Amino acid sequence: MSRLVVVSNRVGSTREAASTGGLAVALIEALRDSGGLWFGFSGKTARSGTRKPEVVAEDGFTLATLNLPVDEFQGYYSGYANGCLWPICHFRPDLIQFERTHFDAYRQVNRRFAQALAPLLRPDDLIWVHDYHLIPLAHELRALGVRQRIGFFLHIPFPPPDLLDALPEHEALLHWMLDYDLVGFQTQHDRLQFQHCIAHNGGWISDHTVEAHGQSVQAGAYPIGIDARQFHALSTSPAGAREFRRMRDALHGRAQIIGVDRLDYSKGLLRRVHAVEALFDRHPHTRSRVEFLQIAPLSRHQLKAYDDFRHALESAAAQVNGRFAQFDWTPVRYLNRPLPRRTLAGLYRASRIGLVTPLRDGMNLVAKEFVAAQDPEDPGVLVLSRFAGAATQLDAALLVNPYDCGEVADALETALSMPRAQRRDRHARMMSVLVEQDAAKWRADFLRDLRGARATRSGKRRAR
Ligand code: GDG
Repeated sequence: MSRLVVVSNRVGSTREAASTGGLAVALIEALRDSGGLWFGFSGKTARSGTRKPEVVAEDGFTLATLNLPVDEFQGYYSGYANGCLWPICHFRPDLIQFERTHFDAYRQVNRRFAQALAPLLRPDDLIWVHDYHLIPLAHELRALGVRQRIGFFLHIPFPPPDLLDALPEHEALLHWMLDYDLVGFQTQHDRLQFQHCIAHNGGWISDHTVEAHGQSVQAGAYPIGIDARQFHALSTSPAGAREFRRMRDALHGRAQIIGVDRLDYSKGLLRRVHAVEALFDRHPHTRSRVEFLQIAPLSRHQLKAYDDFRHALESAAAQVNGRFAQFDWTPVRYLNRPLPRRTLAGLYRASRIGLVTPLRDGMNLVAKEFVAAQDPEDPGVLVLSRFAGAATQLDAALLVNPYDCGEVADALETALSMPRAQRRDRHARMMSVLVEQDAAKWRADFLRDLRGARATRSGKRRAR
């Protein structure tokens, strides 16, 4: 069995995985199965960085982490990855802050990663690179003579050609993706956008293979899942049940709408607050009967776009409270602190509606966690944006256009008055999708295709 090598911007430890859950859990299981290696940034910056990674044994696998020079890290992470790639992939070219030095730092950090990782590799390793921070990594590894199979998974949406064109380096980015053996996307739509971009830039596409500059790569869709049964168990565990009761007691019989998102402009939080306001305007009988709780831990707050967004959101929430609150009713409650995972599970379960309205999202795991945490006998309703990857799987949710606050408000009212039988039916349909297409399947499907992708690559490589 090949050893699995996972590479991502940040690495996850077993301890962190228990509190944050999600992706780290899915990957750690696979790493343990093969005695694998997880490589990434240590989270520490130093004036000149380190060339050699720190290698430590975790529980059943190995962690290797690299310190980065502070300027390079800022250019790579805040400047290019989150200041250019993230807004382009989330349809916000207006927010791009392009600087040539950021792109140079992005390349340089990927080169550093490759130089530190290459000596740790074994001939039969299977290398799985994650996300937009590391698009050039295979290219840099290949330049050092690495011939092992390398796969790439993009967790965020892939933009259409006209948007990608706005990045001055779009050709280089596409070119680098061809150095992988397999590139994976959250949805078929994202895979097609990638193929359109390749064709738009003079390449060839056929079925699941794309070709350009004499190189070819396979492309597939692998919707990321959660461990739905485990998350459900967390919501009914003693800790989850305690938080559930605390929440229900605090609600005094009112119905709760819950939102849980990193504070990010792509998550549609501002329009979501306006949609809740529209609910109280269009359906006055819901006033005093419904509360909206938004949990929004701060993220990337060193970037101006995030700071501006936070202020706009705070003012919108205050405005709704100013208009509607009564001395014994606060319509919008808003928290910037992250909560423990077990608390989230209990809060989801105590809520009547999960409101997940990103303007663009690769998948959105919160939508899946909300469904998994529900009581199947008396479940809450998921109101979900059509523009989240999760909408392709969870079509039994109430799907909405998050730009249309009136439509979202009406969906909230429909959810509040939905008969129990219909709620149960919708929940059962979504839960069976979550159990069938879980994190283990995502991982297994991707790794199966990566193993099989080798023949295509080696053939091409011989021909070069
Ligand atoms: C990217 C893509 C794709 C949130 N607040 C707290 C907390 N969370 C957890 C949630 C969930 C995770 O963070 C967020 O995952 P999402 O999928 O919703 O969004 P991104 O962070 O943008 O993730 C996305 C994902 O990658 C995976 O491929 O689905 O499209 O953008 O698990 O529960 N966790 C805790 N406390 C919080 O306050 N413990």
